[in-house]
Amino acid sequence: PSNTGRVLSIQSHTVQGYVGNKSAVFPLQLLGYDVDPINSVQFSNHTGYPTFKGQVLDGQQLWDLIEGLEGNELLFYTHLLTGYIGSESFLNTVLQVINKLRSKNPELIYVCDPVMGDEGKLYVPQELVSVYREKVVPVASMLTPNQFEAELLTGFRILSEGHGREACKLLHAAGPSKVIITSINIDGNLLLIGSHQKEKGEPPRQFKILIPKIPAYFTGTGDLMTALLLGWSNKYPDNLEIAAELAVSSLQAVLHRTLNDYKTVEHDSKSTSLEIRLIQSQDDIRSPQVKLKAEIY
Ligand code: ATP
Ligand code: PLP
Ligand code: PXL
Repeated sequence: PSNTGRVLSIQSHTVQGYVGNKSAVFPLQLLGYDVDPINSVQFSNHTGYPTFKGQVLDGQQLWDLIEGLEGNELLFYTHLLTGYIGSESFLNTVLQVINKLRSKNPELIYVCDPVMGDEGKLYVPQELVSVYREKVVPVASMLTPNQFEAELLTGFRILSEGHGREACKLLHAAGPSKVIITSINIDGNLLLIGSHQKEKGEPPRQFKILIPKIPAYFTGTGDLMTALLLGWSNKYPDNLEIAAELAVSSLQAVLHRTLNDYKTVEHDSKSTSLEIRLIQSQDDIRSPQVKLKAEIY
């Protein structure tokens, strides 16, 4: 781990707006990473709008791109980043990609946001759940589920902070040494729980960050969060709580700017999904001011 890296980021592309790669690539570049995006889909806009159109990459097309890179010996990456994946065949090809990248660089860090759903609702096909649980989690280095996703992956209901910490331990036992449950809803606020198991079998170092909930609905924040966590945790490989504080602080700055900008143009922020003000927030991404502190358990 070091200050720089080469990241292969396999995520959605939208022409307009900021989700998937559109929300992950720019921040990672600002943090000094070379980022090679593979666009798993190209849609006009994110799927939260009334309509969308576009194209979906299939597993074979993903593999073609990997073979193209390999043909020129361009497959050396320090990190693989994946987010929303819409089909079982594509997810299985991603598993092949991990194997291939690790054959070129055994130290490759795989950062996986196991996007499956939120608030009890699944937005990927049901078959993906067992593939994530049985095949993807075991090969992930860092995992960033939300509360619902952590429940799906462990089969363990998370009804309290303590349950969140237990879920992290179950996930460590399955594979990843770094786990961040990005949001647990606890009486109107959001709780982030981080957990770093430095040695297999040892108890992890765990912490929480309490995040005041902003009364608005944003899209692409999960993707931005995972990108920031990759970026900062690579700079602070032994200090996940500092990485999480920095990532959370940038994200909150982005969200507050987004809300303020929309208020001035008379939007109903409670009913429409807001496009995050990513580009306007570049200073907050490069040098976040830590306002929300981690509390170590
Ligand atoms: P996934 O991509 O795995 O589905 P997720 O559902 O946790 O992730 P979000 O719910 O978008 O993704 O949350 C990611 C982060 O964004 C949270 O950790 C929190 O810091 C921030 N966040 C999102 N919405 C809000 C909000 N309304 N108020 C404050 N913070 C928010
Ligand atoms: N809704 C749909 C239909 C999605 O495909 C996604 C993709 O991740 C989301 C919501 C989640 O957005 P977020 O990452 O901001 O939680
Ligand atoms: O993670 C958000 C996301 C990613 N990709 C696509 C989306 C969304 C959210 O709506 O539509 C295509």
